[in-house]
Amino acid sequence: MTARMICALLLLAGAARAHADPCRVDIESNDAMQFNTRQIVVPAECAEVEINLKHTGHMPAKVMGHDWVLARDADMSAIINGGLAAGFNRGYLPSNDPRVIAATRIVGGGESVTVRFSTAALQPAAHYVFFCTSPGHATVMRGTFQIGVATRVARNP
Ligand SMILES: [Cu+2]
Repeated sequence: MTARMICALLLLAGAARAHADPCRVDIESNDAMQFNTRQIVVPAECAEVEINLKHTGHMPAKVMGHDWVLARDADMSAIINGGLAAGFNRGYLPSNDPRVIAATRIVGGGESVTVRFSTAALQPAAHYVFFCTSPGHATVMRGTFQIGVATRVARNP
């Protein structure tokens, strides 16, 4: 068995494990200011959701740092503006802002971060978005977050 085959098998095993628990979501970000998905859907049965954000790039957090923030659609702009005022050292997030449902710290290239949150307060009919609060990033780095069934499929090109 070649090293490449072993590598492929390990990747398959990793993918199978990742998909085994639908309440755990892996999302990647990169040096090109992108998330690798624009839509996250978790089953309504998930009492808790775990988001694993990986930065697959190489650039440092101060230059191309990313976080993953969940909020209601209507609260996104205010949170981003609050984050801008807070600055890098506060993770580009307004402190103790109840509009932030879940958030990771900012990660740079090669780093990963995990956040877990309860879905108890989420409502199936409400519109939730995830986004990155690094300055200017959310124009591209954003997507929809949904509890329950997907109504439409959206992917990055
Ligand atoms: Cu970002």
